[in-house]
Amino acid sequence: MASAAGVQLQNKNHNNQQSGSTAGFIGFGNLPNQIHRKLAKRGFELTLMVVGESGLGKTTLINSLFQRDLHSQQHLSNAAQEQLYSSIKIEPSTINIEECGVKVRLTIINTPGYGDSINCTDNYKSILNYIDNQFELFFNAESGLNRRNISDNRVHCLFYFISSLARGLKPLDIECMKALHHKVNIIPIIAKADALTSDELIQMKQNIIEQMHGHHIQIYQIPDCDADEDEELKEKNIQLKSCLPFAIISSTQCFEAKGKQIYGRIYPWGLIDIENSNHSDFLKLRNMLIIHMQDLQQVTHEFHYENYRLEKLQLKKYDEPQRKLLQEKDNELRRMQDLLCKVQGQLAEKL
Ligand SMILES: Nc1nc2c(ncn2[C@@H]2O[C@H](COP(=O)(O)OP(=O)(O)O)[C@@H](O)[C@H]2O)c(=O)[nH]1
Ligand SMILES: [Mg+2]
Repeated sequence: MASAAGVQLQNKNHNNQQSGSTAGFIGFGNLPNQIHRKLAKRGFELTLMVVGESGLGKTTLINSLFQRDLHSQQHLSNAAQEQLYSSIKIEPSTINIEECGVKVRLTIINTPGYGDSINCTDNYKSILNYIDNQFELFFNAESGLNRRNISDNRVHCLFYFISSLARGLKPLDIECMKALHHKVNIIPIIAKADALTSDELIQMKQNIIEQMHGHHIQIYQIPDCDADEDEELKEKNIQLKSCLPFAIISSTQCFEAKGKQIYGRIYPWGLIDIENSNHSDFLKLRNMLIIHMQDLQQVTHEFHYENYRLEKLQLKKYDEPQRKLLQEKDNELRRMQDLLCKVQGQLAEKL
């Protein structure tokens, strides 16, 4: 932590930036080689939802993670994605990031109004509806004949913000996570961790883990790295896994201290650099998202969406042998659709 003396606020607040134009380097270009190669080829679509009570720092975190001012980003025009619910808004915005040849189309879905009304039960129902609607749109697109250019707007990851004042999960947090954990990859976040001492933070992380265990809440399981990844990445990954839930201090204000530019928060006793891992898991959270972007998408497709699809096809009501048979038929249909799609592509190339 730097002392407050000699610290100067730079005129480089994200809120002063023009929409997406002068944003800084995020790190997608620093992807581990294997992941970089895969992503660079085809680009990447990631949808991230942020949920938590007003004032917990959702907008600040997103703006500092991606070095953009989301308020000035264009909202998606797709009417299906701009549903307004009675007490909570579902607000998607999309940013295109390109770093070192890696293209990422990132959609952030903010949920202002969550937890603000007296009866909040409907809040997570709106979120649930939204997630299901995206599954449905994908399901319909996938079942159609033209499967070549399906846009994937399914929610791949959900940051759930927990207030540091509560010292654990509140009943609404538990209810909401229980309703969503089979639908989406939940990453729990302790908001405004600067309100806690180191001991309080350790205790709070433990309380949350115990509560999640007790209520059988399954959050996103950060996977191990491939065996052939380099040792530095493996070590980084072990640290990521051990620090859940991520304790976050974030800021979009840039200060100059000791000749360095630092995004941080200033207090009477000094300056906290949000990228300093001794104070905040901010960098770990960003690394997690970058390193495991592909896994988040894969788990969404193979686990959460597959659950939705099986329910939709009502396969769950059949017994095991019947289900197997139906699933085989369904797989065959998918293979034929893929083949058709391939032939369509080849024809289009020839024409
Ligand atoms: N102390 C502290 N304040 C924060 C932090 N993150 C955001 N804030 C402040 O909290 C207030 C609400 O933040 P905002 O991002 O608008 O919250 P949202 O309503 O969840 O989107 C703003 O004044 C932020 O500057 C943090 O990590 N620590
Ligand atoms: Mg906000």
